[in-house]
Amino acid sequence: MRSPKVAVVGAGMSGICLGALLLRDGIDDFTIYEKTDDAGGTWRDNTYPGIACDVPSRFYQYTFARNPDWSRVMAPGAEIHAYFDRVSRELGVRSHIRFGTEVAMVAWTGERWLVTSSDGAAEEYDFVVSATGILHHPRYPEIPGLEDFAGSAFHSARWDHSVPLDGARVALIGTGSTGAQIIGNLADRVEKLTVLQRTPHWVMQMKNPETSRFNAWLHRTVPAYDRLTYHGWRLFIESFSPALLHPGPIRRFGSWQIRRQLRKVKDPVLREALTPPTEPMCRRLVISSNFYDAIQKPTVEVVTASIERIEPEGVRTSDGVLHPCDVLVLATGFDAHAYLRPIAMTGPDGTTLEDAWASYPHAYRTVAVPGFPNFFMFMGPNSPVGNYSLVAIAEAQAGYMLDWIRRWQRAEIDSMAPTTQATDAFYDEIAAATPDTVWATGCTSWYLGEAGNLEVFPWAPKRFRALMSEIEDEDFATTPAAR
Ligand code: N01
Repeated sequence: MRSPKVAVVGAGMSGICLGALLLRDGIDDFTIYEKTDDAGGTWRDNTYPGIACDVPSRFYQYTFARNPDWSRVMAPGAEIHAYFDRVSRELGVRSHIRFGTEVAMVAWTGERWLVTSSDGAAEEYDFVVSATGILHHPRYPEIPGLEDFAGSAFHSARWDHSVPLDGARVALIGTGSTGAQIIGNLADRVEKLTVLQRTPHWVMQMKNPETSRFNAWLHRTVPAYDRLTYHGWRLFIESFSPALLHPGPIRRFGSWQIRRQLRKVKDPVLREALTPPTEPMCRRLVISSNFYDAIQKPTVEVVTASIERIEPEGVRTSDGVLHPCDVLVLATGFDAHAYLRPIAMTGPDGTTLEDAWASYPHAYRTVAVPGFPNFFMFMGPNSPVGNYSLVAIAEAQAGYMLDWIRRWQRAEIDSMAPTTQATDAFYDEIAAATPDTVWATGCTSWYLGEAGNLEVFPWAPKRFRALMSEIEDEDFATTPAAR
């Protein structure tokens, strides 16, 4: 058996997942490049008040490293970060992470990938895997005067914990999943919370109860019960897929349930202001344990007038009103279309990934790109996202990558890449499935690419698992093993 050398870019949930599964397969010649000094990806970056996962934690965890001790149905962010950190240590992944090392260039040498980090160090690998996450480049709004603000201003993913919030006047721009959680946390703490809402989002308010010690004990001591709850939550979440994928009674019922939530808002003027103009679920559904309760607190003001500029004292809106504040929070989202960019990647014939993706980012079955051999992506274009567990998706993608790496180990191949024809055929199928999906009902969101193309998976999770479970040999160009 040959020993493959693997480079993984990013030590978040996906990179740790692959590291653990490589080790389980006895492959230990791998390096995980991590540009910061800590693992955990999105759960390291996002520490804003109120952060919690909006996917039940029993299903938002690795199947090979279950945690019996989740404190709530949807655990707080710090607990999730601690979980990934603990798994990386306990399963031996952490010693493979090269912290503080940003990958700058990846180039095919003719046989292998040369990975160059920003400090100039270069090393060759048989496989390169991008595990850079989807939501890691904060998107800052282009609002005139932002730099003139006299108080503290920061993005939600770069929270400045040195800034006192209790009793402060806070202005919040952005009311997506992040903004809703911040509102839920700050409404009771601050003197005034001014919520600058450009477009209302549909919100599903759900209880997020604490879990009991007995429940943790049961999960620890009865593995079958632990597996049952994992798959129970999986099936529960998957039962919503038809509403996303096809018009019809299930979507209408889901839509009705979500619209009904607005009844929680007593003031008709506020209710009107919080009613989105688009179909429920077209943009990501915001799940919150207390959004509608918090937004009606006397400390909270929802401002729908557009932002004209930021002034030293606060936010000036188009109706001429100045909204004074001490702290300005930008919950304005992320560039979800960057994928592994700005890493400069060059394939065998000199084609760069930028060239290959000139029309829009695309990938064979979400994980591989034609013309880029022995290269895989986690959460690549058209990976299932939405309100599904990205951990489950990462495990399925890791399994697919490992199938190929094992073939290389057995000297069945030296290199593999999907064909353009197979990738085009996959996109023809996506194009055919798109019009039925709720994401095509006329809204803008990060689920759509810059060219208006769908960047999420237009089928049910079951189909995704099927696509990841087997290699279709005829879809790949391979070179036989020479060494
Ligand atoms: O970002 P978003 P997010 N002026 O892009 C507004 C995941 N997530 O960080 O709607 C004024 O959804 C923008 O307005 P509009 C989850 O996948 C998961 O909230 O475009 N407003 C919008 O309201 C989610 O989908 C968890 O008109 C401006 C907001 O900013 C993804 O992260 C928790 C503006 C951005 O909303 C992103 O969510 C949190 C401007 N110039 C997040 N620019 C979990 O629980 C932007 N906006 C797992």
